[in-house]
Amino acid sequence: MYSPQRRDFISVTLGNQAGRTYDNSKTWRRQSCWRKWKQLSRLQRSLIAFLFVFMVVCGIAAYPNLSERWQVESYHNGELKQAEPAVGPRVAVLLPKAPAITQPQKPRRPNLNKRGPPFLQKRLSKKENAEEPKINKEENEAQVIPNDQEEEKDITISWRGMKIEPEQVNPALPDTKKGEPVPNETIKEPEALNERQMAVIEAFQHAWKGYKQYAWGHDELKPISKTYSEWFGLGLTLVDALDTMWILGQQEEFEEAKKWVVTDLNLGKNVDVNLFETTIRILGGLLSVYNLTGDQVFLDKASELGNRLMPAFDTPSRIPYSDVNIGRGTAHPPRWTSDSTVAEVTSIQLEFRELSRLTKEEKYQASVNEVMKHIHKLGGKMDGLVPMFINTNSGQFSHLGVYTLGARADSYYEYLLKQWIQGGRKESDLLDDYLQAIEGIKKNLIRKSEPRKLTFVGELSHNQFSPKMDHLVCFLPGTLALGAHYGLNADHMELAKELMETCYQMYAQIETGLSPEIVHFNLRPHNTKDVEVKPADRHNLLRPETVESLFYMYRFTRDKKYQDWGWQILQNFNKYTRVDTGGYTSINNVRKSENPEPRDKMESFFLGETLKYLFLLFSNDFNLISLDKYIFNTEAHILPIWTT
Ligand code: DMJ
Repeated sequence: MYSPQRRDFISVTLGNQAGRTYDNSKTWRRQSCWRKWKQLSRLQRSLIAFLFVFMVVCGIAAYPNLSERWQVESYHNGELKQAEPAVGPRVAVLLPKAPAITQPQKPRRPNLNKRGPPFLQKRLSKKENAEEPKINKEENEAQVIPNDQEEEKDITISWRGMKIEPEQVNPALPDTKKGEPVPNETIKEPEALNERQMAVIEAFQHAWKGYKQYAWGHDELKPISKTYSEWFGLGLTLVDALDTMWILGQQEEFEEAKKWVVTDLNLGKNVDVNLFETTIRILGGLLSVYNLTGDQVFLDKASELGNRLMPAFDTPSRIPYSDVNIGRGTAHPPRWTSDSTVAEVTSIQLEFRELSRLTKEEKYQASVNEVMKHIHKLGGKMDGLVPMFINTNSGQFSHLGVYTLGARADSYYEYLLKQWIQGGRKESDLLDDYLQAIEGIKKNLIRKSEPRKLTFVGELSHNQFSPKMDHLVCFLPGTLALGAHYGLNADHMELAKELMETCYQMYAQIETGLSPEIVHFNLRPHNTKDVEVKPADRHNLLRPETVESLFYMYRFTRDKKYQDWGWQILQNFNKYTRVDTGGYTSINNVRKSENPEPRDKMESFFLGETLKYLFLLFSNDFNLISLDKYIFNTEAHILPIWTT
């Protein structure tokens, strides 16, 4: 240990100015220091020089890391250096004034230097460059290698010929420690947002402005009457929009909404909720935002909700009831029937399975897997197509003979494929059912319209074909493309492209440029119009399915026409459904451009799905929510593909 008397130690302090008055003269200080320095031995000088250089190097190395880490952690803790956001309708102060319908106002440009939500993307190694179209000379020779071949099992050939190997995964066993999210995305420099993405952010801010001002904490905004509607009383729009806010970089709004979830989202209230809607919107929304942020509060809420929904499965057949009272813990079918809807009981699986993986509680996954196993074996399908209803007592399909890809059956098909992907492409029953169903669709439901030969999906009722197609069916091009991306038959991608064109035409051929809820395709050669709309079907609810499929198609083909189509749709939403005082409204008549008759309701999926898919469609960052790492539930909530 150095003694304080030692000269070489004192000399380093440069502070001993005995006999001199400090006059702040730089000359004096320079001379004094220099004299001291000269008095030191060579060894002492070398030592001091070394120490000095060492400290400077350490300082330079440590500074950027510390400052970056501070910035990131401070966001994750919700402690950004900004004014504490108010919970409640303070939006008028926070948001820009609504622009006129035809001239969308520029949104507040997010601070691109700030490390924020949309930019939390995992840096992919070159090898795993996500969503590169998988091109190979053997294009069109796609096939699925049977699962039972030991060596090559689960290797599939993509729609463009490339071999795809599944991730290592055991779908029966969730692989995450309790409470641990999938490893958070590593941080990279944000991609600059383009004008179209900015327009989506502006649309979101406008929608959110209305919701905050007139419907805060309620289910849906009624933007014309400036009030709200309640369905379950669970803040449906707010929860549905959480991950969209995160992806769009709306940090302030996100923090404010999170506070509401923490303090005001009451999952114990005495209210009947629909199992399916609550699962896809709220459970899915909470799991998604937990996955994106790693914030435990969201998983805790998801876990509580999952538990409260479980009584739905307490039926004679284990096919869940449609309704649950989440406060009382009781469940029941609708008053007029003991049937449940097939799409509803088969489109809760992604969420319950993920909840099991995260909490390590088997019961959620076991319950929904049992439903799928039961339906896999059930008679009453036609070429893989399912009826629309299933009885909760007998477990049998009811109302046999009607087959549709629209309401009440749609997401059954979507979730077959997505569960297979979620579980690492091991669960062959799901894949078999999906492939069989697509063949059934091609054989029984696909036709071409006149005169433009648009490929569409009709319906079958007791062997009678109807050229009726719900807008809801427009999820199908995206799902087919996703399957093709994961190595399924090449012709799925061709069908996806044709159906995508049709769904676009359902917008383009209509006066407002917005699709009606249902169209009828013309099959008569002499007729001049492909698309007909019945008076009762002329409404538009701001639905997402077409822009959802456009997003998948653009990701997998990189054909910019899909972005252009989405851009037209966004502009038409702005032109015909935007309400000056905040929010967007569903409309009654898409054929009446002079007055589309606002319905006075903004569905929660407009924020949860439509705007999110538009934002992702316009992004040229193919790793932004990579489709090689995530699947979207049927409400556009983001769930990880399981890996080990
Ligand atoms: C959403 O709630 C979901 O996408 C669901 O699968 C179908 N209906 C709406 C959107 O149209």
